[in-house]
Amino acid sequence: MSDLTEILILNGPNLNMLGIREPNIYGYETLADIEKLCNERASSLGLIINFKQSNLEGEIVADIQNARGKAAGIIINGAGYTHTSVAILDALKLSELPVIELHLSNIHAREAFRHHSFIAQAASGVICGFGSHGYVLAIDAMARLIECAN
Ligand code: CA2
Repeated sequence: MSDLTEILILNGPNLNMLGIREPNIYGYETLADIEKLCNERASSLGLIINFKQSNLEGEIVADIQNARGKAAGIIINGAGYTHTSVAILDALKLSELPVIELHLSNIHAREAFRHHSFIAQAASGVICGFGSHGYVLAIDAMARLIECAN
């Protein structure tokens, strides 16, 4: 296991609206509910979660840069930036940390513009389509990745 036990979980634009709009696609849980789920799973594995949401691309890039030397890995739901942001891809590659890409919905069963992800190029794996449970799956997968890296 890495000396570092913190996992950075980044949530991109509009995910602060979860539970308020489009429950048919994204479910009824709020981002605060999901943060609680993550904390519960992480503590059962001896890990600590730094859970963040931002609507600003530059802020997400800064959070990724700041994770170097502090976090053992990054789980990211880039939301709309997944499909557009070379800057986030570059920051993830520069971090040299294990990365897991995550989506609530199955992006491959949706509009064609959601089928391409820039973030995927920096990710060890991608989890999508399992709603909030995907966050739990991602934490389990990250725990395994960190263990294997040491
Ligand atoms: O399925 C996911 O987790 C997404 O990352 C969500 C993004 C979407 O652009 C990606 O293609 C897939 C959208 C986040 C918007 O969040 C909302 C929350 C509540 C109501 C409406 C949108």
